[in-house]
Amino acid sequence: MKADLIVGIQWGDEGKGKIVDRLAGKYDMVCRSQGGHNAGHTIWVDGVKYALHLIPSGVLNPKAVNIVGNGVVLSPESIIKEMTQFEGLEGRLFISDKAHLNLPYHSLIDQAREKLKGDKAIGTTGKGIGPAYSDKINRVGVRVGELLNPARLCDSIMGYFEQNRDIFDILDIKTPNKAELLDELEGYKAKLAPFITDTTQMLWRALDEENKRVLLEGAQGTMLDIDHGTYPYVTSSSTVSAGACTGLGINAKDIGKITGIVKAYCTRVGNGPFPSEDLGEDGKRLGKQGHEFGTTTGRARRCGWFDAVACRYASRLNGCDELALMKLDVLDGFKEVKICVAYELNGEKIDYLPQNLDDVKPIYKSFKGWDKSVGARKLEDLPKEAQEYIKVIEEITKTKVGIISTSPERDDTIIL
Ligand code: 2SA
Ligand code: MG
Repeated sequence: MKADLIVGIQWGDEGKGKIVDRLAGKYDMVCRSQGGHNAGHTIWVDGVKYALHLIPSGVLNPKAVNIVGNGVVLSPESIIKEMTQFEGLEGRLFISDKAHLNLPYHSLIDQAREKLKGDKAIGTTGKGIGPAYSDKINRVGVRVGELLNPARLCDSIMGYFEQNRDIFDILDIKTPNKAELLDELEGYKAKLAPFITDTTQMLWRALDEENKRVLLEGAQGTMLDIDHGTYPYVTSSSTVSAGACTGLGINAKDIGKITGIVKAYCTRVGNGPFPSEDLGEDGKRLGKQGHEFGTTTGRARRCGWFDAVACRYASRLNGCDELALMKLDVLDGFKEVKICVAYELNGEKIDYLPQNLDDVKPIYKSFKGWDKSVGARKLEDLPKEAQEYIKVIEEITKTKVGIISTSPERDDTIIL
């Protein structure tokens, strides 16, 4: 079997949660391959609200097995808290022993570094993501499997603090009290040990021998990718489809259908370039109609028009078979809607993403708006202007739109 994959095409918050929730019922296994508790979505099931950060969305399907892969940076504190929302997780949730630990001091480092950066701050979620991944790449990280021997892990963390004392003095971060640290690690072990395993072997078995249907669930979005996003204003993981391979221990041939999730307009939280941002009334209206606030930090998202140049780039990077166009209804009532169809850089028109997006200006094409798409469940039910808008997106991004979402409700979805 091949694993299907869903990936964010913009700067995160494209509405992946709704799609995964819709799809989860069809899959036996849902896997996360990157990111950490900086990710977040809220899913409503039968009037109950679930906040997910680290646990894959398959948890809402009682039959699905959920995997937190080696590419994730795992905050034990955060996942333990999240786990309390569910019963009977044993046998349904597995955490890779190779995933790196994201411990409370990583958050302190993250926040202290952001403060030092002043107006150059990235606008991180403050969840320790960058420092945990830096430790991994720097080969001084600690992994989930080490939780099984808390005394030894405690010693290595104490050693890490000793070696980095000079830097931590500048950041005003204290060395943990050894007895308290050991206590904390023992606590994590007690709660998490039954879930820790070699998830790569599990996944291979599921794909090669058990014919299981597997869904790979991306977090954040392509424009936040450490290599291909708007560096340095990115997150510290590989958010693109290729990241799922390293982050889970599978190969490119293991991946089947790839669906890119994209909003019918654009948003971004945190700092950094956003060519089609609208700082005027339209941007404010998009934020209001789209309820654009972060699930993890509650921050208001910056809003703007659909960026077809960035979407085409992201679609090619990820190898999208189709796009899921989310929140189309948020554009309802606009007299005119716009799509960024090219950029202007130093007086020249370009149709690609330059290395640095700071100086590009959007070139828009305007379209007549429409009154009401909300709740539509068939393409024919969409106003013809909305249908035209979707056709133009397909043409410019060279990718078919396969799913259209017209409200947060599970069933207000058009499948093409
Ligand atoms: P970090 O914390 O190091 O990953 O931050 C680096 C950049 O990545 C952005 N980022 C995100 N952008 C959108 N959504 C994210 N997840 C949460 C959500 C965000 C929230 O699902 O709503 O609640 O605020 C997410 N995670 C990281 C971040 O804004 C920085 O630009
Ligand atoms: Mg989100």
